[in-house]
Amino acid sequence: MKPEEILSHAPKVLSQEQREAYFETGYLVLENFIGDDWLDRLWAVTNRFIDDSRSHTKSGKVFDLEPNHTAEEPRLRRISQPVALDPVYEEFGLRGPIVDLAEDLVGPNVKYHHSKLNMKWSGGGEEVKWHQDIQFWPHTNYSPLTIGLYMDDVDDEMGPMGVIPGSHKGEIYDLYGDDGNWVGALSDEDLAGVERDRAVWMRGGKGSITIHNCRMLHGSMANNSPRSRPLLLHTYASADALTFPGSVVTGVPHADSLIRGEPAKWIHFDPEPCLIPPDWSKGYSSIFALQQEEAAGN
Ligand SMILES: O=C(O)CCC(=O)C(=O)O
Repeated sequence: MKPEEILSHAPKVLSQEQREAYFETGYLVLENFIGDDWLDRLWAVTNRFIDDSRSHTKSGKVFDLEPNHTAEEPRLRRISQPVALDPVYEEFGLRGPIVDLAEDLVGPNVKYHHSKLNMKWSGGGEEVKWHQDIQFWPHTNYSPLTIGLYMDDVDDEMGPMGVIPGSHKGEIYDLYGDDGNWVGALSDEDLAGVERDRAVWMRGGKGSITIHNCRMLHGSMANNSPRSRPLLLHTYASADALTFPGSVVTGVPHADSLIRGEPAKWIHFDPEPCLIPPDWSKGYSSIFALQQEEAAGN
């Protein structure tokens, strides 16, 4: 669906001005959008998972662990695919209030693609280098977007996510290195041409929401504060955006499923070509591990 068509449907929660701003700049920040009821439920399950991580010594399908993670001092980078892990995460990601936001920005027919909880642990939680998301999981159009929930107050010290307004209308960058291996971040040469002084750092109080389009240039600095920075991220797309083979992690419940409206009858193609990622069915770790050159995908 084209933005004009999406905008012609009555919004559920956003103002028309906010929707237009999203299409123009590629991002939105909504202060304190999610209330304490949801936050308490999400924290109860998250604390349980953090506790479970103590018995893990290596990153795996669920936990992406920093190299110095221990049972006594857990250090999580990410909980992968939370929607598939627990009914509370599932309800939030597939039927919760953020799905109304997705509907306002991708149209009435909404697909869920994937989810992750980036913890960015206190005292050194790793940076996420500048990148765009769509090259990790190409679709036939550029409707996909990611909605993030700050589960705690996030200030400048904690590595909030930064975006370059309007960059979703610009170049789609090559995320492979000179040696042909997937790096998952812009090269130094490409980065030198990016106006990083225009970056907007999306800080916000507990319960605030970040939204960025799949072509948005974004990244975040290390978290050197004594507080962790839990950002719960969900990606949604218009039902008429079909995924490229291999761009959905296989065997994950609910991945790439219709959660609102009707299945698409026509595929919508956007004209700009998209970079093809490696075949993730052969192995996928996370953007953190990848950018820190630990292993094989976002
Ligand atoms: O957690 C962050 O700050 C950024 C996350 C991100 O860009 C990603 O996971 O693709």
